[in-house]
Amino acid sequence: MLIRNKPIINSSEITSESVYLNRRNLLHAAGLSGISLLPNIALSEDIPSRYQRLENISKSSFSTDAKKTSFVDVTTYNNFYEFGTGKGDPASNSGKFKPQPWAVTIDGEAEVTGTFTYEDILKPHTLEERIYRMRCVEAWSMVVPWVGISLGDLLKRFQPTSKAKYVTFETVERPSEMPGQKRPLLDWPYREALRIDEAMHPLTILAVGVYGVELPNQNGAPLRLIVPWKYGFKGSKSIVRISFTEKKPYTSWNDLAPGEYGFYANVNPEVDHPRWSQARERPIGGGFFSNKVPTLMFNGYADQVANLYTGMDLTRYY
Ligand SMILES: Nc1nc2c(c(=O)[nH]1)N[C@H]1C(S)=C(S)[C@@H](COP(=O)(O)O)O[C@H]1N2
Ligand SMILES: [Mo]
Repeated sequence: MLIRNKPIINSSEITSESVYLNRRNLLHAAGLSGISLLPNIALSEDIPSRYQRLENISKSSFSTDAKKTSFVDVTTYNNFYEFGTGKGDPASNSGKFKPQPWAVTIDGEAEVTGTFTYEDILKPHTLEERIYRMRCVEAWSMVVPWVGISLGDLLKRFQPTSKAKYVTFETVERPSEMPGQKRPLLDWPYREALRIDEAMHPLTILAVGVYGVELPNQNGAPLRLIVPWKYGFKGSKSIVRISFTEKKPYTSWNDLAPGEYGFYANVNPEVDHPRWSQARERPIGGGFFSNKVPTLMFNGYADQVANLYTGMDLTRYY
């Protein structure tokens, strides 16, 4: 019981950004890096043909026009502890993972519940490209062209009841395909949750692709959550269950280390992580010596989302 509630995580396993980049540079200098340091020029032609192209994608007015992080960086610099804690582990260790066929169970406070296939989930929706700024709690950032559907439009189909105050997104538990789940790094399965109004916000999407192709396993195939004004850890990957609840649910990082990771996890340059500053961030792809840039309140999405938190003390509800 104790072990399940308080998984053993060694803070040294959470590789800091500078340690990772140093190691990557050293490996590269020694010619040993599995990670390509190609210039930032990922055009669609650079995307390996093994990735399935997605059709009929419309553009979104919510997209940023900031320079995109390359496909190579988006798919080789990842956090997905189910495949290991290193940034390269998800790309290296997810080859056995099978994202098809797939089904998602909807339960809790909703009129329509049950298990739906990936195809059922997507069928009535239009795929959109949403180029979003992404900010990890570890003080690095990316600009990623996700392909997805409006999460609010999907959730409305299940008719949440008036008791549905929170929505939880649970990742699949499959230790035979996910080697990281053989260790108690987190209290598996990975779970993150949003308040219902955050889940319904038009910026929140369920992503199925990136750069016009189906999500690679390391990015959370076949379905993952994207909430661009929150730190990346809110974005559960490889989702198999969506639960509507009245009470605030268990969420993996907040319950593991409440002093370090808040339930809200809104990007906020004024509220530091206890072990590092959140005022600046390192855009991935610029190399180790590239300049950090200032982090923006709500990751630059304040005009759209600040009103969700009116009257809340954001240093308390971090
Ligand atoms: N299931 C699961 N989802 C997860 C994580 C994880 O370890 N397991 N890591 C989170 C963190 S910390 C980040 S920053 C983003 C990274 O998404 P990306 O690798 O597609 O950039 O995924 C989030 N979703
Ligand atoms: Mo993260």
